[in-house]
Amino acid sequence: MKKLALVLAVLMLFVLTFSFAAMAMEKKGNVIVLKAADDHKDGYSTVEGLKLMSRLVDEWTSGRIKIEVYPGAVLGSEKETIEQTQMGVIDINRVSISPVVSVYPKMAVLALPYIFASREHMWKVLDGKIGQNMLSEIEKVGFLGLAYMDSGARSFYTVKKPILSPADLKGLKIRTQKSPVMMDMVSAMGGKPVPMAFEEVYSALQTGVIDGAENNPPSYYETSHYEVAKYYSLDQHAMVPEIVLMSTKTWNKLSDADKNIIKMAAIAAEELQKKLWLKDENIAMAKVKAAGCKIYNPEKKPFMDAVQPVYKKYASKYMDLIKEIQSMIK
Ligand code: BDP
Repeated sequence: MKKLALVLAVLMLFVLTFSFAAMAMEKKGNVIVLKAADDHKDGYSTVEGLKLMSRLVDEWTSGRIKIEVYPGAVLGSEKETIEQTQMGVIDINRVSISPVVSVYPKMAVLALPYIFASREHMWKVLDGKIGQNMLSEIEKVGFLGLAYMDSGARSFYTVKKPILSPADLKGLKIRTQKSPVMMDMVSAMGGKPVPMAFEEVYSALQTGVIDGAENNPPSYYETSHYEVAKYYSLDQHAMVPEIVLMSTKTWNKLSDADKNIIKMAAIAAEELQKKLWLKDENIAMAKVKAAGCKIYNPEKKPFMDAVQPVYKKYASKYMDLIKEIQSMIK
């Protein structure tokens, strides 16, 4: 009996693995159809980037490769879509780097609080050896990175009172992305991290399940979180880049010429997104101010001091990398 169950389990695993592999890179006749996921809504800069990528690939392959863009987390929340990209169920996936840390711990260095001194510093690192090596190194875990995107700086927003120093976070339940480094950061500052999918945050703020969350201005605005958490404190604790992932299962089935086309289109998407980002940040800030949100610019030093334990934790493994990033400030 036990043997039969074992045989059945192995068979199931085989069928599942085979069908997932078959799912990667769907073909409709001679046309290759790729699925691209994003948890932002249509119109958000990252989605616009993916849509440009889709148009360019269509044009450059004369319609031989189509990229269907699925915004609004319809293919799942970030953590799920990352797993599905590893399995090849999703071919292309634009995500924040924070949740990628769970499957590729080294990426934590790019999500560390206050690791980047400015947007220029961040892009110098991403476009340089460190950032570019990581795009290919993550292939070990089932996907490669095609390009990065901008996500500005993340800051706290809360329902009942503003966060003017880390002391104000004491005892507060703060939603974080499903990411060890983001949870460590909130704990180090004195808050209670509550990892949760992006799509669940609005109602969690509304019902009091959490006291606050943190994100960049365009996300704060797009999700309407500003309606229920009106105190926005620009402590700018983390500039977490975004990444466009491609499943290795799909990638390995493409010809070198097609790989090149997809890579070039992703780079064009990155360029467009970076331009849209600057405009969208200003629009979002103006909109939330007009809606009556209270904006604060707290002194950053106490927040920087509070996150030192996070550096200690990651320094044991990645000290050289952290030092190299820090040395690139100027
Ligand atoms: C936004 C990212 C999005 C993340 C979201 C979050 O663009 O991909 O899912 O934060 O906090 O800034 O979950």
